[in-house]
Amino acid sequence: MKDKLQPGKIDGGLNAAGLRFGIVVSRFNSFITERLLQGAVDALQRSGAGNKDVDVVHVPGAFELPLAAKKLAATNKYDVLIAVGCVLRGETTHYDYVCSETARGLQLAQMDSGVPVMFCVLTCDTLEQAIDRAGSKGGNKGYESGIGAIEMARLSKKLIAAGKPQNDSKKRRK
Ligand code: INI
Repeated sequence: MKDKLQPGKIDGGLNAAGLRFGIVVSRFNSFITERLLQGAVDALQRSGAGNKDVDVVHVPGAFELPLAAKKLAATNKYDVLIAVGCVLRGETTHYDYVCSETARGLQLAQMDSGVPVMFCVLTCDTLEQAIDRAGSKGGNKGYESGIGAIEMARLSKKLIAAGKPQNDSKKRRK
């Protein structure tokens, strides 16, 4: 019987040392977004990131996150970005526009730049739902985004390296 196929795997590790992080945070609903930010920074620090490797930029609201992310990506200073926001449903349709344009803009920023952008934007019906996800019973989505950011930064580096020609022919897969 043939051996079971063992596919090659490319994974991002979770070591943050030496990586550069840009975090964009909205001031709107800062009671929530500052807790998400703390969670993200905690994840980066616990994983080995240093002070000089993390920059935090504030913007007025979630709607402004994509442009700031795009401009940060264009500096070529960062391996990964984290966009932190909190959109709470109100009485009008404003919420829908803010949510969809924020998500669309952040996706465009990462697809256009090639720099991974973590979507740490809570979109909740109530403040209680947001509190649950910002360091209480639903965990801290900021912390999860920090861990995800490290993985995406490492993975991106590996995928870029995988596409480069290697000098040492022995390293090539036949
Ligand atoms: N911005 C948020 O980040 N969260 C919200 O809940 C929110 N609501 O509900 O209005 C919000 N609006 C502001 C928006 O992001 C822009 O800053 C504003 O429209 C100016 O462009």
